[in-house]
Amino acid sequence: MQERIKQIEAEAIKTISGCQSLQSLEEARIRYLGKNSDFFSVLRSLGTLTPEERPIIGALVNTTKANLEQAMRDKKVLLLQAEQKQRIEVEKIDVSLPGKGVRRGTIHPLSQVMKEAQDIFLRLGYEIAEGPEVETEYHNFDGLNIPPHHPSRDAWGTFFVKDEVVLRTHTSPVQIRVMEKRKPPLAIIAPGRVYRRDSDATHSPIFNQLEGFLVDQKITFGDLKGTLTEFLRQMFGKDKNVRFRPSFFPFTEPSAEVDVECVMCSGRGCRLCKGSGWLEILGSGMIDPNVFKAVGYDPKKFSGFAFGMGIERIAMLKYKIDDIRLFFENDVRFLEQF
Ligand code: 2U9
Repeated sequence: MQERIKQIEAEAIKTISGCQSLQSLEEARIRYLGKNSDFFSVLRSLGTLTPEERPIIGALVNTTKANLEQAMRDKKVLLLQAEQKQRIEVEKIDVSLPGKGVRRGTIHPLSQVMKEAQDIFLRLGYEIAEGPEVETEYHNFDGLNIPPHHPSRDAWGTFFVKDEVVLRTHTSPVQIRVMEKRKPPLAIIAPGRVYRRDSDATHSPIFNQLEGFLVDQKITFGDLKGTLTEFLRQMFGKDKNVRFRPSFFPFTEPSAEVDVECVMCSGRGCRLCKGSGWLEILGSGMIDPNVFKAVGYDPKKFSGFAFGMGIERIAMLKYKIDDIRLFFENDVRFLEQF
């Protein structure tokens, strides 16, 4: 029996030391120390031994069991260390590797041009005013000397929300609202989205305007010319010539359209300026006395000029973009270029 125990121990020690994984070690434990193991059947047969043999074999069984358990614990420690070493190897992070590039967005070209235009007027001392995009017909038309049923209302291609309520066709109503609340002197710009039934390569049903006005005593057409010339030079370059042409708007009298030398051909004449050498940028004029009367100002005491421009048109000319729809498609290949 002693022989048998020694043999089992030797075989078990060999198997334990050959184990390559925790799982095979557990299998070895079941095989050599489990309920169905040879070792366990030796234990069970202790009862059949003589009283002389029993303490000797019993002691041998105990030390063998202790030896095998110790061998398994030692092996387990080795296997755990090896496993951890391998895991560290596999999960190692090379912190010196270059990071994944984060794709940065860009400011939309319309926002850039809008900000640039606003900043010019802010530096000249103007303040920004905002108002609702859903407007009363009164603020969008009547208050601006465009009476009900007058044929000139057709020029704006108005979207009606309901009776007497429209999507604003310009930001002029913002300025009416400012004048209704406040007294001159006022130097205001009104940026924002406006809506007109119009859609082709150069017209969008939603577009952005920057309008503005200056109202005080003794404001003259000379103030208008000086202010808008300075604005256009800052926007398009000091070298660019500017010209004022007579025009008509219901809310200004006299009125003028303002052109800047063509950005493409510098005045020689090309396809963009249709051979004229000039590009139309702004509408402007001295505020009509009827507009002052509508907001309760005395037109004999106060005078002022007003102007308006389309931001998409300015951005198209500055960046030589030939289709307004590109601004609204949000194709990153287009937007990334600005
Ligand atoms: C008040 C009084 C007068 C604003 C003005 C224009 C001329 C003008 C157009 C430019 C291109 C509109 O975007 S566009 O189609 N604007 O020509 N706008 S004077 O006049 C005002 C505004 C408010 C109370």
